[in-house]
Amino acid sequence: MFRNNNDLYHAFLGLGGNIGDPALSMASALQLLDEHRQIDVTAVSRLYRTPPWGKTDQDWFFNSCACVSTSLSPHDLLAVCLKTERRLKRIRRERWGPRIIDIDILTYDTAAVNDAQLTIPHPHMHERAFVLMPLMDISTGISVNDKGLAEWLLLAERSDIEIVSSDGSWWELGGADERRYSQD
Ligand code: A4P
Ligand code: MG
Repeated sequence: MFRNNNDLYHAFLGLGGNIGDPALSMASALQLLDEHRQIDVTAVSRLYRTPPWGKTDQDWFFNSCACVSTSLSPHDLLAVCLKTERRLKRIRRERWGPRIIDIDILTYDTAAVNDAQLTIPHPHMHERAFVLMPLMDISTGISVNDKGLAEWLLLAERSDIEIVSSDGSWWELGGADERRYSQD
């Protein structure tokens, strides 16, 4: 499926962070991804402020989702996402713990991948309102485990989630000032 370098695939990414200036880190991450010659950022959700999920004794997160078109394979796209996290000085400490930036591959067209490095669709995406809400800004057609995003959202805990940008232009250079969304 991924042999022809000219074929374009569509992947949805989930971005988040809760240390420093997460909105600025996510904007920088999206700009770095868009500068890659085999990646185009084609849509970005609004920006959300969300209570921590999983490990709850940490600061609130900022979250967003983006769609990219890419000729990279899923594993090569993951490698670029991990390199982008490193360029933004992310340090890995604990699972689900505080982070400057996290970039997850949520879906990659209709591909299913499950190996030691990569699981697609992302195994927790359908349980997390902080993924489902931004994802629904840019795609309504995705279904996971035979249910649509809206159906999963009805089952997810979504109270308290705040929308903090009016549209998806917050990440663009010269667009809205990302620092307005800073936690400080
Ligand atoms: N990996 C496997 N599948 C994927 C995938 N689909 N996308 C592997 C990206 N990476 C994938 O990731 C560890 C390894 O997972 C990667 O090297 C890759 O090979 P990580 O980012 O270092 O680990 P992590 O993020 O601490 O763990 P995990 O399980 O990925 O956590 P999540 O699922 O990213 O959750 N609450 C709110 N409100 N907002 C958040 O954004 N995020 C988390 C982290 C917890 N609570 C949150 C939020
Ligand atoms: Mg992760």
